[in-house]
Formats: sequence, C-alpha cells, structure tokens
Amino acid sequence: MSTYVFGHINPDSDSIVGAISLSYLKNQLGEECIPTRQGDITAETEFILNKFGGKLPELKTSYAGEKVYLIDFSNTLEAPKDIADATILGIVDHHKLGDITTDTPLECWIRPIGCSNTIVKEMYDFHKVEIPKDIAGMMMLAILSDTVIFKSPTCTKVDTKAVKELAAICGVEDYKALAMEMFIAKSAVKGASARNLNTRDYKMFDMNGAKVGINQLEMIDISALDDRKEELFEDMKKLKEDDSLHTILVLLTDIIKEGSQLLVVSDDESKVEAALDTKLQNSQAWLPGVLSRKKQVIPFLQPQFK
Ligand SMILES: [Mn+2]
Repeated sequence: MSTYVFGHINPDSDSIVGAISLSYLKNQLGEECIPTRQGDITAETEFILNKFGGKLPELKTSYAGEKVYLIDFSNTLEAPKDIADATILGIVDHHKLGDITTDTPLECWIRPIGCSNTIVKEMYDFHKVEIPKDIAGMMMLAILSDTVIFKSPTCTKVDTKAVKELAAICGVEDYKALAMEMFIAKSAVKGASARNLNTRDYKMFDMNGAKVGINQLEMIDISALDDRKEELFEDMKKLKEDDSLHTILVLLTDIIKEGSQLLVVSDDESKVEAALDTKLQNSQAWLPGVLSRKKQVIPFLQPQFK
C-alpha cells in the first residue's frame, strides 16, 4: 500500500502543483507520498513545470486499496471512480465542501482563500519546513493563476502574502510579469478542438439531483474565439448529452477586461438568467466583473435547483 497525493479530474495548475508541493512536505515529515494526476495537464501547467524544472506527476486513475491525500477538491464527481475503496488520509481544499466522506478520521485543511497552494504554504510554515526554490516558484505561479494575478474576488491577503514570500524564496522579482507570460501560454487556442476548449477547466456539479457542467476558459483576449462560438455551442450540446446534464455553462473569462462571456445550453435557461441576474441573447450574455466560478457563479446557481 502506497500513499498518493492528487487533485481533481481535468487537473489545473493548482491540482498538479499541489500534488507536488504537498507530497514534498509530507516526505519531509517522514510520510512517504507519491504525487499523481488524474488526467492530462494544460498548456499553463506545462509552462509552470518547464519554468521551474518540475517533474510531471505520474498519471494514475485508480486508487482502490491505497492511501490518498486529496488536494483542490472534495467532490465525488471530480474524484477517481474507485475513491470509496481508498483510505482518505486528508483533504486540502478551497472550494465549497463536496460530498466525499471517509471511514476514518482525517487531516483537513479547508479554507475560503484563493488557492490550495496558499494552504500548502501555511502547512509548510506550520511544520517549519523549508520550501525548495523550484517548488516555491511553482506554488507562486499556481496561486497567481487561481487568483488571476490577485484580481479574483477569491483572492485574500493570505494569498498575496504567500506569493510575496514564495517570490523571495524562488528569486523572481517581477512575479506579475511572469504570471502574464503564464496567462499568454494559457490563452493559446489556435488549432485546439471545440471539445478541448470546452473541457480545459470543466467541472461537473450535482445540484440537488440536476447535473450541471461548468467550463471556464481564462484568456487575455477572448475575441480570439469570436468566430468559433457556433462550434463551441455545437460541442456543448454533445457534451450535455454525453454527461446527462441539465445545464452546461461555458465562461469565456477575459482577464484584462475583467468579465466573462457566458455561453449556455440548458433545459431551462431561465434558471441561469435568474441565478446570474442577466438576460440571455442567443444563449449568451456578458457578465461584467465575473472572474470566479466558485464565488460568483456556483453559489447563485445552486439555489435555483432547490
Ligand atoms: Mn484551486
């Protein structure tokens, strides 16, 4: 029996870097852990790993009989299929509490702050473990990604403080410039299929029995997708069918204009309109100021299904 540390399906940078950073901490504390991932990494994560020489965690999708730490999720729909047959030793997360439960007591670090890696930083400080330069750099970029360079309403003082301290450790002075480079890498859409775009940061939620899928594409200029909307809608319809969804939302988030273009395919568009206080035109709407799915979309959508 081994112990693995991994993040959610369709892993983002927080999930991949969190697997690495939390595993290293646990190893320093004498608990042997292996960082893994549940799926392919994104261009953004590739940028982070290349920048700081991080090793790609191995792909592993089955955990029956193993011990695990979960990072960046606590939701069954984002877990491996056999999670119920694994022993969950701990959860480190910054999302709404999911439905995963355990048979045994666990270590739990869940806080309403900008990034799971900020929590991992606090764990290092708590245990007085030094963070190596390469891991500090990766954690710094994961936090800058999740907080959209501090612009997201999820960002807290704890996050900005963590980034500054991590920047000092890894020796990067202009961390905002580096983060912009990262978002440019993340914004590349040329040659990507509609399905790839629609699932880059795709999460499914069970809202009182109704399944809702929400994808978010964070870009420095969403006009790059202007002539691909029809294609995205066609694929959203297929994805809605494939995953038996009531509603699928795609948020094209423009991090410079600071808002999101919302695309909707739903059995009942009025629920989305009511939740987000908007009027859809051709199943679309511009949502000014909306940068965060977890803080500005999900909490308003969920009550529509009560
Ligand atoms: Mn995260």
